Amino acid sequence: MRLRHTVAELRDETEMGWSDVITNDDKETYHRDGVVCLRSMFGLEWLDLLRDGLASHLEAPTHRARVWDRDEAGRTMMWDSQAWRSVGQYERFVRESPAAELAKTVMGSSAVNFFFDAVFVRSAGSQFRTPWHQDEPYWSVSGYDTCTVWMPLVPVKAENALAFVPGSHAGRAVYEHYDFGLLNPDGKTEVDRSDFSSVADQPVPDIDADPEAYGVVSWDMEPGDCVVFNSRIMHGGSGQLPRDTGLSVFTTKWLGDDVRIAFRAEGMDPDFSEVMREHGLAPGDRPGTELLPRIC
Ligand SMILES: O=C(O)CCC(=O)C(=O)O
Repeated sequence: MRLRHTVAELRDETEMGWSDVITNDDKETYHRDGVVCLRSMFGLEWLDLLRDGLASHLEAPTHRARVWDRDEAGRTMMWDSQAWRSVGQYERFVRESPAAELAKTVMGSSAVNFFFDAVFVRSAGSQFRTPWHQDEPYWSVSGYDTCTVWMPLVPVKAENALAFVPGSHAGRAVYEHYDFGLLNPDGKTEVDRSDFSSVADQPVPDIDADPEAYGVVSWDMEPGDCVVFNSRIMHGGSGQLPRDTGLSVFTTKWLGDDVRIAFRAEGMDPDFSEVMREHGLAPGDRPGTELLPRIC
């Protein structure tokens, strides 16, 4: 059963601050495990806005959009990123929804800048599973205070939702990076391929062989719930959907206090260095400009 009000709406109607909505336990969980699941954070206003945005986005994807998987039955898994610059509904969500305050409060940062959005859209029954990976070691920024707000726009069961290895963000381990450029059944040209082997200091363990041993966590989630996860955590495993069930996920990536621009010689995933340069951003800079706007 859904709450009549989302937590965020209650906060708007009362004197509650974000520190009442996000408890100390939530913050401790985030810093200890690298991930926290927060319930009923986004009301229908925001969900409808994102669903509407996704519908127009899918009509006109960006040049980065890619089908990651297309099986013999025609079922697909599609990814696109940094669409907020052309999809007005996404831009409004980024600037006005509770997402920025959530990210700032959970990270304990004094301010947050927006990094980028990414969507992960699976058609009903898609069996594609997202490979286990980390984000931040391969991004065009570096810093511990980097996180994603992962929001399913439809209900999702724990066994199909994004999963995490708690604590894997904390030890500074950098695992070999899956080459997402390989996910290109349509043979799209200009897909970034990079050899990241010199960045990693260890191979990806076989987490699926014994998820319990790794303490893998994921949650049954409803639209309005989100997980906030640190960008260094090992995550993956989402997918393998039942025949009649699709999964559309909207994510936003946020940058907090210790983050700096970092152009990595080995390559980046996704590589935003060119557009960052166009906006006058250089390695070592703090995030800023209209590309990486400060939201709160
Ligand atoms: O939802 C998914 O399958 C992948 C999400 C992900 O890897 C991310 O947001 O970094």
